Amino acid sequence: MLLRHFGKVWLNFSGPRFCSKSEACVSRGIALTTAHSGQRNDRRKTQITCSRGMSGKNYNVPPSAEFVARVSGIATMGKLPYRETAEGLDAAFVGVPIDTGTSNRPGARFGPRQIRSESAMLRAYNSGTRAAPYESLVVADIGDVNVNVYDLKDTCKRIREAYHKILATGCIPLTMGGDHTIAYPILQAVAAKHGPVGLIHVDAHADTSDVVLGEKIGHGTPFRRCVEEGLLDCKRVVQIGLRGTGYSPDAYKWNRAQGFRVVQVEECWHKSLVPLMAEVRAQIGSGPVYLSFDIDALDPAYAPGTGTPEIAGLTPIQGLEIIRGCRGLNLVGCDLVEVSPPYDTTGNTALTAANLLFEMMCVLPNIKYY
Ligand SMILES: [Mn+2]
Repeated sequence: MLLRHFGKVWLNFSGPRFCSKSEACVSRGIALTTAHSGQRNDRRKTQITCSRGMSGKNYNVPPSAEFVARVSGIATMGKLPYRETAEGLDAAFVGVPIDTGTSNRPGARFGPRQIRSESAMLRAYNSGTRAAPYESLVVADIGDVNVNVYDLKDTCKRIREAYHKILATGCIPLTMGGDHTIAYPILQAVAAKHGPVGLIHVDAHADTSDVVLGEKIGHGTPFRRCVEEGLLDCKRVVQIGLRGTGYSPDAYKWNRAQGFRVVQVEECWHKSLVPLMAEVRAQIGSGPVYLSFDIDALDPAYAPGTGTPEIAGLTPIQGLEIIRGCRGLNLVGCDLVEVSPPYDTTGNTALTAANLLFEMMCVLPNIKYY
């Protein structure tokens, strides 16, 4: 395998004690791409990521844990290189560390950091689907949106402007939340580029409240705002996993009236979601679609680290079936939101989130499968 080969190259050119500059790498068609002083310093080499020339592109390939310790280096998503901007990238992981839109337990502002930390477990290939994202797309971690933790409306403006810039480069954003408020300004930017988009929304909650405590902006209202502003192609919207107590006996009436397909969690219990996703693909068709995955869609037994948990949720397997079922769709952006690390001392919620984000990358357009 190329990566195993790459790993050996890495070991060869790094040597057991130091990282000498790129001769061996270059001689095998591998270029060093991150800041590299050539200093003979053991610690530096763990922060260097090589990329490999192929089809005229230099793909970013994270260092394999076969050769570089997982726990070493600066914590980027998937141990990918950090980049200042999305320029030249096909896809980018970006964090939006806010929780000022939460209605109950806070803490999602720490989500991106812990997802990055736990993502050190990720490897380069998807063993289940045989996807090879790092042989397909140029991907990097472009850091976090510079949010204003004192002002949610200003934060929304900052997010919208940041995503306008990301999308203008042609890069597909893979977002790490942050609470679900962020989907609203992200979709404003997405719709500005693509027009009204389809939406696959996986969540315990519909997030279509109109006003909460007199406020229009919060993590319970983003998709109501999106509908009002015409950002969604409502016939191509599906909400999956909705559950919990409601403010009225027919909590999802408004959603269905917009044309959304609402799949309440009871329809998912004890079932594979592979057949559902075949129907979803038919509903969504070939137009642009955005995937928004709230970690609270999963049962809190699996993902307790979240702000508004609801019992009897989806399993991680069903989460994978949903994401893998998005293969072939024209995904123009994805997010994974509402990871609140303080409510899960094990880190497993963030670990689950990291894996789900990796799976999202694996179903983007133009991914190579072995
Ligand atoms: Mn949500």
